[in-house]
Amino acid sequence: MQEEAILITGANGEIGHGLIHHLAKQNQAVIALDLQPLDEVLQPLVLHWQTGDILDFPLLEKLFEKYRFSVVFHLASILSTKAEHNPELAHRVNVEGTLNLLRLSSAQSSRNHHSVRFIYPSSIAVYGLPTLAVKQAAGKVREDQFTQPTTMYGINKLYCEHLGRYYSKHYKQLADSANPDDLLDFRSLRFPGLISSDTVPTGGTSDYGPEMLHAAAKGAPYNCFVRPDARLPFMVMPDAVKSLVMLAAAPRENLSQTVYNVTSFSPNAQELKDITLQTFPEAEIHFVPDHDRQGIVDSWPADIDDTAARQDWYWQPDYDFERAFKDYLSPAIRRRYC
Ligand code: AKB
Repeated sequence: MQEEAILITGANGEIGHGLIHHLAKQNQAVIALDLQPLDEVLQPLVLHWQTGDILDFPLLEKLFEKYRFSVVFHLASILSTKAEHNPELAHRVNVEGTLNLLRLSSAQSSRNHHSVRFIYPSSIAVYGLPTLAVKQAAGKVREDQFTQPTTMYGINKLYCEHLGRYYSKHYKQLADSANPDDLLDFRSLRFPGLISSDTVPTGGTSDYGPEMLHAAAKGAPYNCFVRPDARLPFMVMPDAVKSLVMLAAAPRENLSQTVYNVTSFSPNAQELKDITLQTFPEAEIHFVPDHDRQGIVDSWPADIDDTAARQDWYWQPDYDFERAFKDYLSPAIRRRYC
């Protein structure tokens, strides 16, 4: 008899930390997979942790033989800046790794006649606005607009959204069996830049937000790699975890689409600096724009429209810009470094 559990890939990453803490509070049995041994803080919170690569198909097969996964949170990926330094590796990890997990989740769904819920964090990187003028005029971008990404990471994410839709709605569409419970249940969120009080991301292009804040808390000078007017949507980690858990729990019949934007606030880099200085007035923050990374930020929307998530599964962030800093980031980061 297989034990029922929740699988989290990329468990050591930023979202993994927040999600594992949340699921542990609900006494959920979590299997954590990561390239590196699971962070010691997280180890007591999971049923089992496994060091391994999502490209190692036999290893994944063993996990799917041993456990019956009700939900898979597939968080592992190579982020946008790192992916531009090795696009082929990014493609392997981001696409082939996802395909491995979709195949196994799909096979398990069909074996058990019970859909595995496959939760896939996608990103604002799937958008590609052609010019800064178009970005400034675009307002809140909907899921179906401007999906012409310029980065390998964005292309990988967009393609995997489609792969997930295929596996959940059209897999082997010419075969006889048509039981929807035999197909996996794929659901995806497009995240904005994320900011956590506990961890600093690596390899992303929205990293200037969290980097600026953590550097200020540590008393280290920070050179921000985008212009003061660069604007992106952001969200704090508790809201990111909330959205993942809400989407995973939503009744299937409520979902009118497979991919949903979610967001909280959209500051420019100067506004991020100003609010950081309110908590850390001594912080040394300079703007030293990097032409190429700025170009990526300019191709991502200044804001996204999350009306569908609000309507279909009642998504609402707990933190707006002011509250995110006042009630979550500033106190938690102070406790961490000061
Ligand atoms: C990145 O910058 O690559 C990520 C993202 C926006 O998905 N944080």
